[in-house]
Amino acid sequence: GFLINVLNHEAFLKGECHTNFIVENPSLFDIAPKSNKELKVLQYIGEKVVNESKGNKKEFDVPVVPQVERPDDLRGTKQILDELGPKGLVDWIHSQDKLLLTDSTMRDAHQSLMATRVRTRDMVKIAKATSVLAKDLFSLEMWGGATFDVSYRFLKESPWERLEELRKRIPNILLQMLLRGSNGVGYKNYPDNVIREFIKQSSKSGIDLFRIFDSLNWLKGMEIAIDEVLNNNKIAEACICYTGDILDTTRDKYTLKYYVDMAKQIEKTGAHILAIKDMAALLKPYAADKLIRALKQEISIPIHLHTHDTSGNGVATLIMAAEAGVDIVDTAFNSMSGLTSQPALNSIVAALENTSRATGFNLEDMEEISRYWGAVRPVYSQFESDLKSGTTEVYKYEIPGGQYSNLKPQVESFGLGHRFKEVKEMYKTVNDMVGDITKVTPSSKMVGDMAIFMVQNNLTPENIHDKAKEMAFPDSVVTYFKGMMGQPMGGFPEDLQKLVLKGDTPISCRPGELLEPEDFEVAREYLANKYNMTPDMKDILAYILYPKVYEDYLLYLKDYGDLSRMGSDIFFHGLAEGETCEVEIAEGKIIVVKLVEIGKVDSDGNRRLAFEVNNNRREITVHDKA
Ligand code: 3PY
Ligand code: ZN
Repeated sequence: GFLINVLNHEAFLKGECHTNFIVENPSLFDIAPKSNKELKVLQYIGEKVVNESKGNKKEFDVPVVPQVERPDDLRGTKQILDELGPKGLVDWIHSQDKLLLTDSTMRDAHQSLMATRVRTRDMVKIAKATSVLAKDLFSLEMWGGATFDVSYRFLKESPWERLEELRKRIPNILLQMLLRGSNGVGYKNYPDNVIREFIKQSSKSGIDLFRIFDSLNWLKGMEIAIDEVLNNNKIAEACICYTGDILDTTRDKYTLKYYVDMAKQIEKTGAHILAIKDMAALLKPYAADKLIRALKQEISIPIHLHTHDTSGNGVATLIMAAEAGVDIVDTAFNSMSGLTSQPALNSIVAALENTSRATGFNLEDMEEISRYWGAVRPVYSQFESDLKSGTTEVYKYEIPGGQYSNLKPQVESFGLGHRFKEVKEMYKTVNDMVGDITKVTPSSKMVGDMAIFMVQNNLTPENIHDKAKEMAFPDSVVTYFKGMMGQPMGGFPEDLQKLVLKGDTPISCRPGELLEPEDFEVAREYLANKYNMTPDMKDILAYILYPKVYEDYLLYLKDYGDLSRMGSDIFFHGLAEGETCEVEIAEGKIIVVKLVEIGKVDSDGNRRLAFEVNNNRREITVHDKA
């Protein structure tokens, strides 16, 4: 304490006192970080500062959380489900005149705008206000899709914790997830027992409504998932993925009849709700009118419409669908809507006021939540695509919203950033080569990977059969042609299949029928022994779905600790010189960290960083990779 005071003394800092002895004997001072946790936090911030932000950090507004009291009798769709079961909920939906709204801000909106990077902390902060101010929402889509993978891989936090923390704070609104049928929340087929166990655990942790799709609209790919959701007494919402344009009579593959037939088959599976999943924003307003009217004639389960706003026509599509009698639509709070995200929630609320489909929301309240997200968004700007306006290009390329914000960085990682336009053109070409398929994870990833592969190797549909004879195709392409993503309508183009598989024989049954059941106990023991932990089913599932990603996450926790309580501006941008922040290093334990100085780089390429932690000077060294 005494020595630290000397060090911090104004005269000492100005070099106005005789300190040779002190200066020459730095070991007199204990300036190493006190605890392991503290050290890890400083190391994390130091790494960001030295090797990423270089001390240049923008100023971010602090998002304002609306202050609300939760009334004791707060009720919503969650209570209807819990008290009356899925069938009771369906009856309730049918009895509503208003257009019901889902908010996708915490899942698809940020998956489609900023590569899925929104952290749990930013969701948890607005959760209570959402539960009160947006109590009339039909559901919150806040889990599944790419969020599971990205949480562990990039955010270094547990998606299960996100689900459970949001559940605790939002007791009244249905929580909804996106499940990729037999691909779960991954990119490949998993054994049936993995899909079943995953659904069981997700239900236990808080999911009420499972939106299930198959990336090739192959009903068999959804069977196990639908069945297991029914077993768990949760809501099974099965999808038709929309592609093409039913108004264009020159295209005869994805016609109105195709969609109506599939809807009828879905109804027969026992699914409670039909979702029209327009992942690439291809459903034009008048097509929506035509499609919804036809479906309302032919099926009796409620219809939930999901679209994106990539073309700028999203709100119009939802309004036309509302007019045609759709039951529920997906939207996102305005500040997180538009472009590759969902159409704007607040705008829909305003558009329908004083009409027969009025939503009943208070627009002022919705604006408060939207303002919060508006202040959160700039922290994530580095993950946004440079799309500035709606584009009708999407009708041509048919790239899903969730893939769009990822494709550019993926193309750049191959050093092909300057050929992005060509890759998009090739995406369309590949779709034609494979016979025009529905493109959504993972089939969309296959098309993207193949397009990049073709551009990279200067392949064309004409020269590929000669030029690529000896080439190994990307994993996803091999998996697809092998039949491991399921069966596309109209089958596989045989020439291309032979070229890709190089003598291997494809399958035509459900991949899950061939995959050995997973032995959960083996995984449990492996994790327990290697990481000295007591894994529960959530850990085991994470490991089974994403072995490498999950193990990397465990190792990361060892190096840096649990940083999930750190503010997102610090997590992504570190600190500016002179800036102070608070970091919660454990439940309720807060340290105050100030970055005092970034030292000059020394002959070994290291920099000394001086911090103050709770007013005590601390120093660490960070290697400057520049
Ligand atoms: C996903 O599978 O993550 C999607 O968002 C598909 O549209
Ligand atoms: Zn979507």
